[in-house]
Amino acid sequence: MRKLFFATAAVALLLSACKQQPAPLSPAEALILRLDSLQHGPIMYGHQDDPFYGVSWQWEKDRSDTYELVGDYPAVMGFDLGGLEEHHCKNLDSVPFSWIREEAIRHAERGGIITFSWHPRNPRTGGNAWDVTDSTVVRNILENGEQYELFQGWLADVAAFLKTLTFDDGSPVPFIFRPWHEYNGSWFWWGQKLCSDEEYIALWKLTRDYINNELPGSVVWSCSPNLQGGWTEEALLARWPEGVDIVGEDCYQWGTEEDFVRQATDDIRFLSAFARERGMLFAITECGMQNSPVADWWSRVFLPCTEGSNALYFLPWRNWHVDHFGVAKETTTAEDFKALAESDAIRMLNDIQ
Ligand code: BMA
Repeated sequence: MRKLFFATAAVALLLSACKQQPAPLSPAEALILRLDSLQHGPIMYGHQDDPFYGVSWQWEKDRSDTYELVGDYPAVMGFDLGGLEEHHCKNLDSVPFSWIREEAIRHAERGGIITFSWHPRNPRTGGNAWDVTDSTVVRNILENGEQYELFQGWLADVAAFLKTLTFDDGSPVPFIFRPWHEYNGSWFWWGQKLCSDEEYIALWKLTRDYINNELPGSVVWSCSPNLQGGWTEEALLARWPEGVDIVGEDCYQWGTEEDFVRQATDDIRFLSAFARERGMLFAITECGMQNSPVADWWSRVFLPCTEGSNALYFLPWRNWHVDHFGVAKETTTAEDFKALAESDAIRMLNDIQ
């Protein structure tokens, strides 16, 4: 995919040189090129919902746990679109969409990278993204399904919001979109046991075609399985959608450190090679250890698992009360993380501007 992109870009450049006219790259192509060059340097720090709340504060403007700890913003900021599909003013984590828009644009203007996930409600049962009581949901939102029209409306709502992400001059803000994540688990209605491989791939195609059609040239696509261990090419390819730019890995430690390190090292090695061989990029799209009880978790446990992977970024999840996964001055991992941010081991916003 990426090979084709570079070949096309090279031809476009050649033609433009002949005509003395630069061939403009789309915002998404320009972002992919930027990411492609960034992948060779130290891994970037990303954080979900960084500007909205922290471990000990909520809904205050101009605050950031990251900034307050290390004096810089994350290079990558993640936001979630769950709730847009039902016209809610706030997302599933109570963040107003107007604020998400504001902070996403602000971060892009600072030279940061933005990524959106989506935890949509269950379009068949009316439950949330974790409602796995019906295993016909995906089938029913594909063409000819009972919820097809409803789901088309949901995609229209998401596209309408994403279209409002523009710079002052009206040009679109490019972003990474990462829907249908952790599909190899069965905790979301689009998960492994909830739909067939063909249905999952069709869901991706439906989503990508719709959004790309509405926002041509703005979207960089990321698909991220959950920590698994023992991937084989056959298993991964069975459910792998087309048109992915960034292979992701959602990588939390829930069990023992030993199990985590074994599985994470295995997955990261496997998925990054899978990405490289197919001209895609690779990132740790979610990660962390809840409540960070291990002071040197980032430097001793997590980062060594990413060595040699060319991972673009690692993005700990939100600092919501005790459910935090990222870093803050109040957490056990604060000093460890601060030392990393001050070293060349990871990159913050200033390091990529
Ligand atoms: C999960 C948890 C939930 C949250 C969801 C979307 O991992 O943090 O509380 O609603 O992500 O951000």
